[in-house]
Amino acid sequence: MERNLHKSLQQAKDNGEKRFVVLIDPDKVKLGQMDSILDLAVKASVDYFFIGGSLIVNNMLDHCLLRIKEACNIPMILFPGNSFQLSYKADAILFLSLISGRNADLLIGNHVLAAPYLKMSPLEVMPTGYMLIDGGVATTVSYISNTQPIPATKDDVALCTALAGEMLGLKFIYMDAGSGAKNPVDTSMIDTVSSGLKIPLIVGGGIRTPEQALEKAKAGADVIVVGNAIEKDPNLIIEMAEAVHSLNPSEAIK
Ligand code: 1GP
Repeated sequence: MERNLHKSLQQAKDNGEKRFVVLIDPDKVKLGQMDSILDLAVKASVDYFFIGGSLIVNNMLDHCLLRIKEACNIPMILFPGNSFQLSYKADAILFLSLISGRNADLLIGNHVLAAPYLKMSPLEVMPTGYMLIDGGVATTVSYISNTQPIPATKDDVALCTALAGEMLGLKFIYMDAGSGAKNPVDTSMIDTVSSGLKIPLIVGGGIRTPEQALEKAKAGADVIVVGNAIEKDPNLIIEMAEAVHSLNPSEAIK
């Protein structure tokens, strides 16, 4: 199936539609859990899967992608923690530039190394400005990337960083408090950043309840990403997706 995820996400943003993403870390998801997650994701009309983790130590990436493809049509987008996490079996890849940090390898270096592989691959490349926001605990990403997150209350720094990313031609901004963050990205920061951006704003990290998902989407996040909470209780998928989708203009007509 021919897909253009960038076009559909930009159109969704332009129409005020919100999207809900389930993050699957192939390393952490238990095999027995996968079927119920997939079943619930289909029932809840989850929009996308992000697949990835900071460290993938088991060789489960391809297996995980094949399992999803067998079960449903939900697009699979790689969310790579490093340049080894690549697979042709996915539909697309977030081509992440860590714009909140000043580590040249994660701003451009790894991209140079991955570019020839991606050029040959059937994957849709989704250029994304990745912004780590302080979520109240030290994160694996911060440690591995050797970068500091943007302080949680510095809305102006976050806005200027996101704007610079948009001006550089990046197609998405992803504000992430990090997996399992104590505090998700604050609604005030989401509001400030989203009001300045034309490109879709993805928000994740530490979102644990449908109320929080709704609050972040209302504040201006176009795409809500949840991983940890769903690993702990897959049933949350239904309520979380419902909360996010409840803001869609198409839902109001029903
Ligand atoms: C992490 O934004 C994602 O990169 C999701 O975070 O696992 O805390 O939901 P959680």
